Amino acid sequence: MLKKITKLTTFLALAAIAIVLAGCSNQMAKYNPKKPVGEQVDYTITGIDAGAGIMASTQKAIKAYGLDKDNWQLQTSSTAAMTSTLDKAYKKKLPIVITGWTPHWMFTKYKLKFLKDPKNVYGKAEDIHTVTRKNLQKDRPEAYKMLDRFHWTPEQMSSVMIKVNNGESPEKAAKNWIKNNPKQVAQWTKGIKHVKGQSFKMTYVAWDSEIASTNVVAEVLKSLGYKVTIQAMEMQPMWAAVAGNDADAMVSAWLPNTSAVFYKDYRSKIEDLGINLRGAKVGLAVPYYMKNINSIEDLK
Ligand code: PBE
Repeated sequence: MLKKITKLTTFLALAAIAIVLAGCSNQMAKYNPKKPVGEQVDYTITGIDAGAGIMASTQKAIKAYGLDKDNWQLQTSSTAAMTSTLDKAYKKKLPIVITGWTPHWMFTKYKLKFLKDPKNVYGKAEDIHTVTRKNLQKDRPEAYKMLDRFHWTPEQMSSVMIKVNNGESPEKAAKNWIKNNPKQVAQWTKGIKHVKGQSFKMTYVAWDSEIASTNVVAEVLKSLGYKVTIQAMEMQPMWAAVAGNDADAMVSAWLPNTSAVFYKDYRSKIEDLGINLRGAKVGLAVPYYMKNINSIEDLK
Protein backbone atom coordinates (compact mmCIF):
# COMPACT_ATOMS: atom_id res chain seq x y z
CA MET A 1 0.00 0.00 0.00
CA LEU A 2 2.74 2.43 1.03
CA LYS A 3 4.61 1.57 -2.15
CA LYS A 4 1.54 2.36 -4.22
CA ILE A 5 1.11 5.78 -2.59
CA THR A 6 4.77 6.63 -3.19
CA LYS A 7 4.38 5.64 -6.83
CA LEU A 8 1.26 7.77 -7.17
CA THR A 9 3.00 10.74 -5.56
CA THR A 10 5.95 10.37 -7.90
CA PHE A 11 3.59 10.15 -10.84
CA LEU A 12 1.71 13.28 -9.78
CA ALA A 13 4.93 15.18 -9.20
CA LEU A 14 6.22 14.26 -12.65
CA ALA A 15 2.88 15.19 -14.20
CA ALA A 16 3.02 18.59 -12.49
CA ILE A 17 6.54 19.22 -13.76
CA ALA A 18 5.45 18.21 -17.26
CA ILE A 19 2.55 20.67 -17.18
CA VAL A 20 4.78 23.51 -15.98
CA LEU A 21 7.34 22.75 -18.68
CA ALA A 22 4.64 22.66 -21.34
CA GLY A 23 3.45 26.06 -20.16
CA CYS A 24 6.95 27.47 -20.39
CA SER A 25 7.66 26.03 -23.79
CA ASN A 26 4.43 27.57 -25.00
CA GLN A 27 5.68 31.00 -24.02
CA MET A 28 9.10 30.31 -25.44
CA ALA A 29 7.87 28.80 -28.70
CA LYS A 30 9.24 29.94 -32.02
CA TYR A 31 7.04 32.11 -34.15
CA ASN A 32 4.37 29.95 -35.73
CA PRO A 33 2.93 31.38 -38.98
CA LYS A 34 -0.11 29.12 -38.71
CA LYS A 35 -1.30 30.50 -35.38
CA PRO A 36 -2.75 33.98 -34.81
CA VAL A 37 0.09 36.29 -33.86
CA GLY A 38 -1.90 37.88 -31.00
CA GLU A 39 -2.01 34.78 -28.85
CA GLN A 40 1.66 34.13 -29.52
CA VAL A 41 2.74 37.47 -28.06
CA ASP A 42 0.04 37.66 -25.38
CA TYR A 43 -1.54 40.53 -27.33
CA THR A 44 1.36 42.70 -26.23
CA ILE A 45 3.36 45.31 -28.11
CA THR A 46 6.73 45.81 -26.45
CA GLY A 47 7.15 49.57 -26.05
CA ILE A 48 9.56 52.10 -24.54
CA ASP A 49 9.32 55.02 -22.07
CA ALA A 50 5.85 56.39 -21.45
CA GLY A 51 6.74 59.93 -22.54
CA ALA A 52 7.87 59.00 -26.06
CA GLY A 53 5.82 60.17 -29.01
CA ILE A 54 5.88 56.68 -30.47
CA MET A 55 3.96 55.45 -27.42
CA ALA A 56 1.17 58.00 -27.95
CA SER A 57 1.04 57.12 -31.66
CA THR A 58 0.88 53.42 -30.82
CA GLN A 59 -2.08 53.95 -28.48
CA LYS A 60 -3.79 55.67 -31.41
CA ALA A 61 -2.88 52.79 -33.73
CA ILE A 62 -4.31 50.21 -31.32
CA LYS A 63 -7.66 52.02 -31.53
CA ALA A 64 -7.50 52.86 -35.24
CA TYR A 65 -6.88 49.23 -36.23
CA GLY A 66 -9.38 47.82 -33.74
CA LEU A 67 -6.68 45.92 -31.84
CA ASP A 68 -8.28 47.08 -28.59
CA LYS A 69 -11.16 44.70 -29.33
CA ASP A 70 -8.72 41.81 -28.86
CA ASN A 71 -7.34 43.53 -25.77
CA TRP A 72 -3.99 44.28 -27.34
CA GLN A 73 -1.89 46.32 -24.95
CA LEU A 74 1.20 48.44 -25.14
CA GLN A 75 3.85 47.57 -22.61
CA THR A 76 5.76 50.53 -21.19
CA SER A 77 9.43 50.06 -20.39
CA SER A 78 12.52 51.79 -21.78
CA THR A 79 14.50 51.58 -24.99
CA ALA A 80 17.13 49.52 -23.19
CA ALA A 81 14.56 47.06 -21.83
CA MET A 82 12.82 46.81 -25.20
CA THR A 83 16.01 46.15 -27.15
CA SER A 84 17.08 43.58 -24.57
CA THR A 85 13.73 41.75 -24.91
CA LEU A 86 14.11 41.98 -28.67
CA ASP A 87 17.62 40.57 -28.51
CA LYS A 88 16.47 37.54 -26.52
CA ALA A 89 13.47 36.91 -28.78
CA TYR A 90 15.52 37.35 -31.95
CA LYS A 91 18.14 34.79 -30.99
CA LYS A 92 15.44 32.13 -30.52
CA LYS A 93 13.18 33.35 -33.34
CA LEU A 94 10.39 34.02 -30.88
CA PRO A 95 7.46 36.21 -31.95
CA ILE A 96 7.65 39.86 -30.88
CA VAL A 97 6.05 43.15 -31.92
CA ILE A 98 7.94 46.31 -30.97
CA THR A 99 7.69 50.06 -31.29
CA GLY A 100 10.44 50.72 -33.83
CA TRP A 101 12.11 53.74 -35.40
CA THR A 102 15.04 54.76 -37.53
CA PRO A 103 17.69 56.01 -37.27
CA HIS A 104 18.45 53.44 -34.59
CA TRP A 105 21.04 50.67 -34.31
CA MET A 106 18.24 48.10 -33.76
CA PHE A 107 17.69 48.19 -37.53
CA THR A 108 21.41 47.66 -38.14
CA LYS A 109 21.89 44.91 -35.59
CA TYR A 110 18.72 42.95 -36.37
CA LYS A 111 16.78 42.27 -39.55
CA LEU A 112 13.53 44.04 -38.78
CA LYS A 113 10.68 45.26 -40.92
CA PHE A 114 8.27 48.12 -40.33
CA LEU A 115 4.65 47.01 -40.49
CA LYS A 116 2.67 48.80 -43.20
CA ASP A 117 0.40 51.46 -41.81
CA PRO A 118 -2.43 51.87 -44.34
CA LYS A 119 -4.33 54.20 -41.99
CA ASN A 120 -1.22 56.40 -41.77
CA VAL A 121 -1.31 56.71 -37.98
CA TYR A 122 2.46 57.15 -37.69
CA GLY A 123 2.77 59.49 -40.67
CA LYS A 124 4.90 58.79 -43.73
CA ALA A 125 8.34 60.07 -42.83
CA GLU A 126 9.63 62.10 -39.94
CA ASP A 127 12.31 64.73 -39.85
CA ILE A 128 14.26 65.90 -36.85
CA HIS A 129 14.30 69.64 -36.18
CA THR A 130 16.57 71.96 -34.27
CA VAL A 131 14.70 74.16 -31.81
CA THR A 132 16.05 77.11 -29.83
CA ARG A 133 14.77 79.56 -27.28
CA LYS A 134 13.65 82.97 -28.46
CA ASN A 135 16.32 85.65 -28.78
CA LEU A 136 19.15 83.16 -29.11
CA GLN A 137 20.23 84.83 -32.32
CA LYS A 138 20.72 88.08 -30.41
CA ASP A 139 22.44 86.62 -27.32
CA ARG A 140 24.48 83.83 -28.87
CA PRO A 141 24.77 84.70 -32.57
CA GLU A 142 27.72 82.38 -33.28
CA ALA A 143 26.08 79.32 -31.72
CA TYR A 144 22.84 80.22 -33.45
CA LYS A 145 24.55 80.28 -36.82
CA MET A 146 26.14 76.89 -36.26
CA LEU A 147 22.88 75.35 -35.04
CA ASP A 148 21.08 76.77 -38.04
CA ARG A 149 23.55 75.04 -40.35
CA PHE A 150 23.77 71.74 -38.47
CA HIS A 151 22.41 68.84 -40.51
CA TRP A 152 23.46 65.27 -41.18
CA THR A 153 22.13 62.00 -42.56
CA PRO A 154 20.48 59.00 -40.86
CA GLU A 155 23.57 56.95 -41.75
CA GLN A 156 25.86 59.43 -40.04
CA MET A 157 23.71 59.52 -36.94
CA SER A 158 23.57 55.70 -36.91
CA SER A 159 27.34 55.46 -37.09
CA VAL A 160 27.66 57.43 -33.84
CA MET A 161 24.84 55.45 -32.21
CA ILE A 162 26.47 52.12 -33.02
CA LYS A 163 29.76 53.24 -31.45
CA VAL A 164 27.96 54.25 -28.27
CA ASN A 165 26.02 50.99 -28.27
CA ASN A 166 29.33 49.16 -28.50
CA GLY A 167 30.52 50.86 -25.35
CA GLU A 168 32.26 54.06 -26.45
CA SER A 169 31.36 57.12 -24.39
CA PRO A 170 29.01 59.48 -26.24
CA GLU A 171 31.53 62.28 -25.91
CA LYS A 172 34.32 60.23 -27.43
CA ALA A 173 32.10 58.88 -30.21
CA ALA A 174 31.06 62.46 -31.05
CA LYS A 175 34.66 63.70 -31.03
CA ASN A 176 35.72 60.85 -33.32
CA TRP A 177 32.87 61.50 -35.72
CA ILE A 178 33.90 65.18 -35.89
CA LYS A 179 37.51 64.18 -36.49
CA ASN A 180 36.47 61.87 -39.33
CA ASN A 181 34.13 64.37 -40.99
CA PRO A 182 36.14 67.59 -41.13
CA LYS A 183 34.60 68.91 -44.35
CA GLN A 184 31.06 68.70 -43.11
CA VAL A 185 31.91 70.24 -39.76
CA ALA A 186 33.79 73.02 -41.58
CA GLN A 187 30.59 73.80 -43.48
CA TRP A 188 28.71 74.22 -40.21
CA THR A 189 31.36 76.47 -38.67
CA LYS A 190 32.64 78.38 -41.70
CA GLY A 191 33.38 82.01 -40.90
CA ILE A 192 32.04 81.78 -37.35
CA LYS A 193 34.04 83.79 -34.82
CA HIS A 194 35.24 81.93 -31.74
CA VAL A 195 33.81 83.04 -28.42
CA LYS A 196 35.48 83.12 -25.01
CA GLY A 197 33.84 80.67 -22.63
CA GLN A 198 30.24 81.80 -23.02
CA SER A 199 27.84 79.33 -21.45
CA PHE A 200 25.51 77.25 -23.57
CA LYS A 201 22.93 74.77 -22.34
CA MET A 202 21.29 72.05 -24.37
CA THR A 203 18.54 69.72 -23.27
CA TYR A 204 17.75 66.32 -24.76
CA VAL A 205 15.95 63.07 -24.05
CA ALA A 206 18.32 60.16 -23.51
CA TRP A 207 17.24 58.25 -26.60
CA ASP A 208 20.19 56.81 -28.51
CA SER A 209 19.53 59.08 -31.49
CA GLU A 210 19.44 62.22 -29.37
CA ILE A 211 22.48 61.18 -27.33
CA ALA A 212 24.35 61.03 -30.64
CA SER A 213 23.17 64.32 -32.15
CA THR A 214 23.35 66.33 -28.92
CA ASN A 215 26.90 65.22 -28.20
CA VAL A 216 28.08 65.99 -31.73
CA VAL A 217 26.57 69.49 -31.62
CA ALA A 218 27.90 70.07 -28.10
CA GLU A 219 31.44 69.14 -29.18
CA VAL A 220 31.28 71.46 -32.20
CA LEU A 221 30.07 74.32 -29.98
CA LYS A 222 32.90 73.58 -27.55
CA SER A 223 35.36 73.84 -30.41
CA LEU A 224 33.96 77.33 -31.03
CA GLY A 225 34.81 78.30 -27.47
CA TYR A 226 31.49 77.71 -25.70
CA LYS A 227 31.20 76.17 -22.27
CA VAL A 228 28.51 73.66 -23.10
CA THR A 229 26.36 71.70 -20.68
CA ILE A 230 23.93 69.06 -21.87
CA GLN A 231 21.13 67.86 -19.68
CA ALA A 232 18.96 64.80 -20.25
CA MET A 233 15.30 64.95 -19.26
CA GLU A 234 11.87 63.72 -20.24
CA MET A 235 10.34 65.03 -23.43
CA GLN A 236 7.89 67.52 -21.92
CA PRO A 237 10.45 69.21 -19.62
CA MET A 238 12.89 69.33 -22.54
CA TRP A 239 10.44 71.43 -24.56
CA ALA A 240 9.43 73.47 -21.51
CA ALA A 241 13.07 74.27 -20.71
CA VAL A 242 13.70 75.73 -24.17
CA ALA A 243 10.35 77.53 -24.25
CA GLY A 244 11.00 78.99 -20.79
CA ASN A 245 14.56 80.17 -21.57
CA ASP A 246 16.04 77.67 -19.11
CA ALA A 247 17.90 76.01 -21.96
CA ASP A 248 19.32 77.50 -25.15
CA ALA A 249 18.58 74.77 -27.66
CA MET A 250 17.82 71.16 -28.49
CA VAL A 251 18.19 69.10 -31.64
CA SER A 252 15.61 66.45 -30.74
CA ALA A 253 12.26 67.51 -32.22
CA TRP A 254 10.83 64.60 -34.25
CA LEU A 255 8.20 66.16 -36.54
CA PRO A 256 5.57 66.44 -37.88
CA ASN A 257 4.15 63.51 -35.91
CA THR A 258 6.14 62.21 -32.99
CA SER A 259 6.52 65.45 -31.01
CA ALA A 260 3.39 67.09 -32.45
CA VAL A 261 1.70 67.68 -29.09
CA PHE A 262 4.65 69.60 -27.69
CA TYR A 263 5.29 71.48 -30.90
CA LYS A 264 1.73 72.74 -30.83
CA ASP A 265 1.87 73.70 -27.16
CA TYR A 266 5.19 75.55 -27.36
CA ARG A 267 5.23 76.81 -30.95
CA SER A 268 4.80 80.47 -29.99
CA LYS A 269 7.54 80.34 -27.34
CA ILE A 270 10.34 78.70 -29.31
CA GLU A 271 12.18 79.17 -32.57
CA ASP A 272 12.17 76.29 -35.06
CA LEU A 273 15.43 76.32 -37.05
CA GLY A 274 14.17 73.60 -39.33
CA ILE A 275 15.36 70.14 -40.29
CA ASN A 276 18.70 68.74 -39.11
CA LEU A 277 17.98 65.18 -40.29
CA ARG A 278 15.70 64.12 -43.08
CA GLY A 279 14.05 60.72 -43.48
CA ALA A 280 13.50 59.34 -40.00
CA LYS A 281 10.69 56.85 -39.54
CA VAL A 282 8.48 55.66 -36.72
CA GLY A 283 6.10 52.69 -36.51
CA LEU A 284 5.55 49.13 -35.36
CA ALA A 285 8.19 46.57 -36.32
CA VAL A 286 8.71 42.82 -36.23
CA PRO A 287 11.68 40.57 -37.02
CA TYR A 288 12.05 39.30 -40.60
CA TYR A 289 11.17 35.71 -39.59
CA MET A 290 7.57 36.72 -38.92
CA LYS A 291 7.03 36.20 -42.62
CA ASN A 292 3.29 36.65 -42.97
CA ILE A 293 3.08 39.70 -40.71
CA ASN A 294 3.61 42.71 -42.94
CA SER A 295 0.95 45.21 -41.96
CA ILE A 296 -0.58 46.39 -38.70
CA GLU A 297 -3.77 44.90 -40.13
CA ASP A 298 -2.14 41.45 -39.92
CA LEU A 299 -2.09 41.69 -36.12
CA LYS A 300 -5.86 41.34 -35.95
N1 PBE B 1 11.77 58.05 -30.53
C1 PBE B 1 13.16 58.39 -30.78
C2 PBE B 1 11.25 59.28 -29.92
C3 PBE B 1 11.84 60.36 -30.68
C4 PBE B 1 13.22 59.84 -30.88
C5 PBE B 1 11.14 57.72 -31.79
C6 PBE B 1 11.73 56.94 -29.59
C7 PBE B 1 9.75 59.35 -29.66
O1 PBE B 1 9.28 60.37 -29.18
O2 PBE B 1 9.02 58.39 -29.90
